Amino acid sequence: MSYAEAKQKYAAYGIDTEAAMEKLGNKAVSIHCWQGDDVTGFDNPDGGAGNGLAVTGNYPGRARTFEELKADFLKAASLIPGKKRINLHACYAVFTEENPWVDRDKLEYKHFEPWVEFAKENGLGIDFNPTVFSHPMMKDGLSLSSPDPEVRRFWIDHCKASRRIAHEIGLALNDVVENNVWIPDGYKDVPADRMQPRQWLKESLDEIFAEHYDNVIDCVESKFFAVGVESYTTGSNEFYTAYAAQHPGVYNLLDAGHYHPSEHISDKISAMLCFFQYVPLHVTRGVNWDSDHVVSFDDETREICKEIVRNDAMDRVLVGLDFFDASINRIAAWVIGARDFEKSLLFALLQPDEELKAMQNKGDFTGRLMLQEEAKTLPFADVWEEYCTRQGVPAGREWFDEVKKYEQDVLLKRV
Ligand code: RNT
Ligand code: ZN
Repeated sequence: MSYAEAKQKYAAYGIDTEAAMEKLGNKAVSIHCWQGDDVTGFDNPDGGAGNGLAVTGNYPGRARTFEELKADFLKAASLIPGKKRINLHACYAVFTEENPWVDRDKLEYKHFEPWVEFAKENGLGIDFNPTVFSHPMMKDGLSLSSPDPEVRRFWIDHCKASRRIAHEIGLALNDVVENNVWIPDGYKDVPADRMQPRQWLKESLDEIFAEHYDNVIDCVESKFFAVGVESYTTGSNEFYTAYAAQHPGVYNLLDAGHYHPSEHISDKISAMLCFFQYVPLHVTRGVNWDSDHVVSFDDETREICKEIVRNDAMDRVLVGLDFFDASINRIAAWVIGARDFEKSLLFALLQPDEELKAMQNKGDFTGRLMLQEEAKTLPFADVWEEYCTRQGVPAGREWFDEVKKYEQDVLLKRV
C-alpha cells in the first residue's frame, strides 16, 4: 500500500496522518550518551560502571574518548528521525591540558563546554545528570543517605555542581535543561532502620535544591530495588513523589524498569499529570528486572506513548531513553531503541482517541475493545516509512547496512 492509500484508510477512522507526523517531528527525545560506552565516562575510563549499575556484554568497538563518542552518537543520530537532545552524565566531563581532571565535587561548566559546542553544531538540546556511582566516595554503596557526613558532603557538593552546570548549559543554549538525580543507595539485607537514611536523603536534597534556577527542571529518579540492594532502596517512589509534591520545581522521574514487573509506568503517568507540571520518564525495557534492555516496539512502550498523546501531554511528559546493552553493536542498539520509541509515539498519535474515550464514557466497553483492536492493524508501516523519508533517514532495514559499514571501517579498528 502507498502512503496516499494509508492516509485515506486512517481518515476513514477520523485520524489525520499529516497532523500526527507534524506533532511527532516536534517532540524532542533525550538520547542518553551512555549507550555508546557502557556507562563508563571519561573521568575513570578503566573503571567502568559499578556500585548499583550493571552493564553486561563485551561487543567490540566501545567508544573510549570524547571524539569517539561524538562520532558514534552522530552516526546513530543520522539514522533516527525526529528532534533530539543529548543526555549527559557528569562522568562525561571533558578534561584537557587547560582543564585537567578534577573530582566530581569540583566540576564546572567549562568541563562541558565542548559538549555545548557539539550540541550547537548539531542542533541538539542537552540534559544533565550528576554521576552518583562508580566512584570511591560511594561508601557501603551509599551516597546522599550515608551515615557518614563526609560522604554526604561530597555528593551534595557534586549534585550542586551538577545543577549549576545544567543552569549554565541552559544559558548557553537558551533552553531549559533537565537535571536528574539518581542514587543507588540501599541495603542488600533487611535494614535495622529504614527511616534514618531517608531523613538524611531528605536533608541532602534540601541542600542540593536550595538555590533556584529558572531554566533547570530538577528530577529525582525513584527506584524499588537493584541487584545488590534487594531489600531496601532509600529513594523509593513514595519518598520522591512526596518530596516532589512538597518542593515545587522538583519532579519524580519514572523509569520503566524501576518497579515490580507487573507494575507499569504507563499507569502512573496520568496520576502524576493530575498534580505535576512535568512528568519526566526514562524509557527502557526491563526483562524481569531493571535490566535496561534496548527499547522495543512493545505493548508497554506503546502504552506509555498513548498516555502521552491522549492526555495531551506532549509538552509535559519529558522523554529520556535509558538502556545500555554491551552485548550487541552499540550504535545499532541506540538506533533500534530510539527508532522504536519514535515508532511507538507515531503509533499512539494514530489512534482514534476521541472515539475511544466517547465509547468509554458511554459505557460502551464492547465498542471500545473492538476499536482498540481494529486500530492495531491499520496500515501503520506506510505512515512510518513516509515519516522517515520526510525526516531524511532510512525508512526500513537499510539503515543497518550503514551501521555494519561503520563497524568495519571504524569500530573494529578500535583495539
Ligand atoms: C539506574 C537508573 C539511572 C541510570 C543512568 C545511567 O537504575 O535507571 O537512570 O541508568 O543514570
Ligand atoms: Zn533510569
